Amino acid sequence: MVQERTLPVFTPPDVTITREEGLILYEDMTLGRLFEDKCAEMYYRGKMFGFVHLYNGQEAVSTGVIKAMRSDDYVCSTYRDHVHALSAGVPARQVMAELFGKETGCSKGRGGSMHLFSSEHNLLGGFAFVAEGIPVATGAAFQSKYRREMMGDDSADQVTACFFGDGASNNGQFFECLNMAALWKLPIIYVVENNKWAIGMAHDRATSQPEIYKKASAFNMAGVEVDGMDVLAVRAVAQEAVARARAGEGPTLIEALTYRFRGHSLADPDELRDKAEKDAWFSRDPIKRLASYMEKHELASADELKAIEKRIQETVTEAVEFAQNSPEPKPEDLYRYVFAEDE
Ligand SMILES: Cc1ncc(C[n+]2csc(CCOP(=O)(O)OP(=O)(O)O)c2C)c(N)n1
Ligand SMILES: [Mg+2]
Repeated sequence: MVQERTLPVFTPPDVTITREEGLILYEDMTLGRLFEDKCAEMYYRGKMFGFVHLYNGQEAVSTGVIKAMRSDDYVCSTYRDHVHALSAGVPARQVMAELFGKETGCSKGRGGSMHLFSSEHNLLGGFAFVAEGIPVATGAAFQSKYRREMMGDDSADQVTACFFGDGASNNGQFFECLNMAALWKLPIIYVVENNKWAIGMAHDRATSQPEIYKKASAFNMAGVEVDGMDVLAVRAVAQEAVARARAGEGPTLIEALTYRFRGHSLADPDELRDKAEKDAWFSRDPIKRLASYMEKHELASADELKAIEKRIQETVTEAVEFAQNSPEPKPEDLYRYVFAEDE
């Protein structure tokens, strides 16, 4: 019999944030949500092809971690990558254009939804294979440390955040990379977004130890569990992990308990998950939660937050117009970007 892991009752962290900090988090999460809703609309209108995996519900994880980092730190994603790219600073219009397969997309229209990339924003990629990003992120963390310690480059103190799912945490790369990262004290944060499901496989049925953060202890690594629907809680644990990594004290495994509000991909009718389960998680909406926190602490009024939402909706509309009006890659450029080009 599989023992269902019950959601721990989290006490909200005792943190105070400024109005500016709160607004950054609110804007980033709102951008993530509205961008994804627009993607669903565009997908069903036939503007995007292939599989498109949305991030609705999980925004507090991307925002809480990435906004605790510096803009020159590295971010490594999965196929559910749009919102990580946005949090990392890739402009919405470049992400949307990529999803439309246009030349102006962040991967020049060659990647699509699952292969967002931006060297300018240190976004190491979206990856279609489950767990494929884990070794790539580990390599990025290794190069920071190598440049700093072996090549004497004091500016090489970048931290890498590596995002992946609960399903990915059962893959071999996870264990191999955690071992190396702990052994070499790499400046990396492994962020498991435990949304309880790997397509239609329930997490508790697929793993011998559902509490993923506990797996860190096998590698002598710091492991922490956090309420992934509370951006302030995620940010607090991320800040600690970033500081640890930056100080040369090694990696952290963060398990964020979260939930996706839509099906696995836009091709999934989402008929498998229990309605009661979905409703329980909808009530924990991370954006509504931050909004009420900000209102309660008089950091922003409901009207101000509405105005922000409106402004972001305009950014998303503009991103679609940009994507629609952008050119397709030229057929004669079929082989371009296969190999790196001289600057
Ligand atoms: C190596 C590999 N095996 C199988 C698949 C098919 N597949 C795509 S997504 C997925 C589930 C992954 O779930 P999880 O890691 O929990 O991420 P989530 O989709 O919940 O964000 C699987 C099995 C794949 N893409 N790559
Ligand atoms: Mg999952």
